[in-house]
Amino acid sequence: MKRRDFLKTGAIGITVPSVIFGDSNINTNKNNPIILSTWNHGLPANDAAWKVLENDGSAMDAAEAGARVAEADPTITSVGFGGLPDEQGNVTLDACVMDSKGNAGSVAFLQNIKHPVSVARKVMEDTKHVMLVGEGARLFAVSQGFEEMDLFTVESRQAWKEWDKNRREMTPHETHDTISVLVQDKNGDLAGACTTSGWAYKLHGRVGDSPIIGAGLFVDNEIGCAAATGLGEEVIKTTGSFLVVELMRQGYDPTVACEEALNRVIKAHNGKPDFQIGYIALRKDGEIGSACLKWSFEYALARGGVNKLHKIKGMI
Ligand code: SD4
Repeated sequence: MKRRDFLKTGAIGITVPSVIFGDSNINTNKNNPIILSTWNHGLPANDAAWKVLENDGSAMDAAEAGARVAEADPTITSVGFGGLPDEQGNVTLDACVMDSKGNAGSVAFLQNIKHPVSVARKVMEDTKHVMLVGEGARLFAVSQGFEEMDLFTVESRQAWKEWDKNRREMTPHETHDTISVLVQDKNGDLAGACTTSGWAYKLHGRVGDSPIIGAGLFVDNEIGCAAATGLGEEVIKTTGSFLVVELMRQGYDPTVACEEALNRVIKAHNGKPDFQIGYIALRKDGEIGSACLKWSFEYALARGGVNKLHKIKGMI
């Protein structure tokens, strides 16, 4: 029986699980790697991650490699090099990683370093801490051999200068495309990475959900993993990715878990949120899911040698 069949619609029309799963009730998908990433730049990210898995890399190695592709791409204006700056013209980056053992690393408000996701991994593996921010994160990166560089491209500097003439308020929906990469390797182990330049023209010092463990990303190797894109403030307030994973623990199908997490946001905004949030979820048994609040959302799924973009419609 499919897990979806365990779900039933309750008296008030809310989908609820009729069975609460214990941690051990979710089978592990083995020898069938899966890579699930946000937006269309997830496709090249998945390709890079897939190569790592083919060379016996771990889920964490693959997730990091995938995220690095978007960070290095100067045409992606929402991640890494070429990412749009804050209102003062500083490119400030947020990223985090989480591995199958529950280890986590994160950097926020990091400047002049092209690969925040790799710095986040260094924080996870080589320090006693989970999160480094700002100048401390930059100094740590430099001490670990990361090169400093100007993260502006000609185009992103020009875009900021144009914006600076009128300073119109933007939402992440207008300049979206945080990349989150969720991976299950052939052993069935899970890991994830999330990296962004955040909300374009944000206040100097603003940090979104992407480096916050449990908000932008959460991995529980016994249950599954989830990641977010969209308006970080609202993801943080609902501890979104943690919530999606916990709902999967309770027996919710991955897509229904994403929808239920978004229902909290819809309710908090009287049914009419005017911003975007998208979630992707990968359960331990290999089932995947996704949902978004509004408009549409794309995710890239690589499985069984096929890497394909999927488009979904918003809930409202
Ligand atoms: C943030 N969640 O900084 C990021 C932005 C984003 O698609 O995902 N945009 O709030």
